[in-house]
Amino acid sequence: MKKILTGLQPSGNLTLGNYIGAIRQMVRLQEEYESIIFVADLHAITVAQNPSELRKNIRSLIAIYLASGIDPKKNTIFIQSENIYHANMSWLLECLTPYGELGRMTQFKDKSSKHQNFGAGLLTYPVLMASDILLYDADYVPTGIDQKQHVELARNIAERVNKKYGEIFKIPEPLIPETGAKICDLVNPTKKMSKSDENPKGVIYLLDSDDVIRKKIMGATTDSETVIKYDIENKPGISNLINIYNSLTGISIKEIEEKYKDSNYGTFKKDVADLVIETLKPIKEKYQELINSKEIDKILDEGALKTSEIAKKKYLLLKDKMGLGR
Ligand code: ATP
Ligand code: LTN
Repeated sequence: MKKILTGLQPSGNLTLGNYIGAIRQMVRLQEEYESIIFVADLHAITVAQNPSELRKNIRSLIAIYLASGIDPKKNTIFIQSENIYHANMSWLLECLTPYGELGRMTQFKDKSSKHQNFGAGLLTYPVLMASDILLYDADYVPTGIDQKQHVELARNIAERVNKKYGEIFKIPEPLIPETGAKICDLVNPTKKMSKSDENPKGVIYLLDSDDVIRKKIMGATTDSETVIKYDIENKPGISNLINIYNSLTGISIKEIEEKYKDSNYGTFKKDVADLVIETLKPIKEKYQELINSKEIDKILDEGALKTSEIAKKKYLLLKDKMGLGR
């Protein structure tokens, strides 16, 4: 069975964009692949975090994985920092990665221009991500298009190491959803809906109450026309709502336009709100059952143990080949 590995950062409360773009895909893929899923908490500290918020977000992310249908029997689930080999491997790989290659990463350029006084970890971030992937011989890395460049870097690192020290790593491939629409901010619909956004008004968090979800969707920015038509350029707001509707129902964009051809924006928004509320309801209920349960700790203890054993072997192999230690 081919192996997949993926992780999300606990850098805020998860959004509808994360659910549609990432989590739902993980739930689908668990039927077909051996799957490793983790919380990338070491990645989250590349920008400033409040420690108690971070701890809360880590547990919350695990509870959301489970509540959304990630089955602990079909997946190995763990927290990155609870497995020491990720950071250890990252150091070895950092020393084998040209500095210039990291400076060219789009996400580094983007985030380093937005944050002030950032740490060196923001630059070495993709090497830690390469370690996450290469430690487990993952065949595929399900991820959003924004992470494709980082998976390509992991491939380059693996090829370079294999050439220098012999066959150590499997060369991974990115697995990018073909249909997954980019969900945009409701207030500013030309911008991606993001969990670390400072303005929560345009962002639907998975744990928002029904009332809050309804208010946010009813207040979504739309154009001054009245036609429900998909046109990203000229009608980004209504197109974003159509994308949400299409992603959650599977009903094609054409059919949605047809269904609402005689409706006004208010009616359509109300239906989108009902749909989002209905979709998130079972997830929120399951989340409440899980968040303080011992079950989560058991899953994480097992995950840390199992992945540490696998990762240790790979780490020691490269460490040895590089001539470190005795
Ligand atoms: P941050 O604000 O911390 O950058 P984010 O919410 O933008 O976070 P990421 O952690 O970068 O999300 O992404 C996690 C996963 O969720 C990726 O696979 C990404 O493609 C997907 N994703 C994030 N936001 C959206 C979105 N608005 N629409 C579709 N997919 C998304
Ligand atoms: N950088 C990714 C999170 C991430 C990841 C990984 C994804 C860290 N390590 C390994 C896939 C494989 C993000 O920000 N979405």
